[in-house]
Amino acid sequence: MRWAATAWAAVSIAASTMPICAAAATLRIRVLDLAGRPLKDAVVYAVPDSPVPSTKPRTAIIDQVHRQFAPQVNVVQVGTYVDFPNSDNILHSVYSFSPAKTFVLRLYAGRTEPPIRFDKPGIVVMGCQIHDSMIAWLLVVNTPYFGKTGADGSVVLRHLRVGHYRVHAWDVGMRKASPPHNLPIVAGAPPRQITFRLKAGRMPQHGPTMPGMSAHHGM
Ligand SMILES: [Cu+2]
Repeated sequence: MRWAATAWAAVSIAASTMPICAAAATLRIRVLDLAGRPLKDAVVYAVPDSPVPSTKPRTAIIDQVHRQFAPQVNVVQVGTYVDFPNSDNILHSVYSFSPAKTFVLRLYAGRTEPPIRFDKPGIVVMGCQIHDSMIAWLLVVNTPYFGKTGADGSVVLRHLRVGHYRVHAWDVGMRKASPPHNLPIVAGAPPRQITFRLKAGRMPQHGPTMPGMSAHHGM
């Protein structure tokens, strides 16, 4: 397991002082780089062993503002629809060659395209046909328990039901999420805290490219 040696470690830490709730638990997760610095906008998600009753599909928004996707890092549950408005007064497109979702929205202004449903888990990397510097990531995860870290590298997942969870973390530039930190949540247990240490991903300078093609001509 290469990650374990070079890029990843998870440490279970003592319970915090937050109130105990038997029906639903709170999980505080910190994501640090290997030097111990907090990683902002890292994605964490907790996958329960027993499926969570499905809810009505949700819609998320990835906008295009000042020639950048906003937000650049995103996470949704499998089955979520994502709307891609364009708030700039120039044309943009959106494309992905990622196996989890391959699609193209050809050049458009405003909001002309219907939302896209993301129906498979995985990492989707998106670009714009005419602006090489535009890039966005979408993690599609098999759980309603997910979040993104703030500037302090922390995120809190709430209302986890009793059960066993596999908790993962991911940062931009990682080809896949970390191996799981296995975590039982038992009735009446105090909130837990987990720390991930990731090899910080390097922010790519341009959108995804189809193998053998440039970003401009890969459409
Ligand atoms: Cu663009």
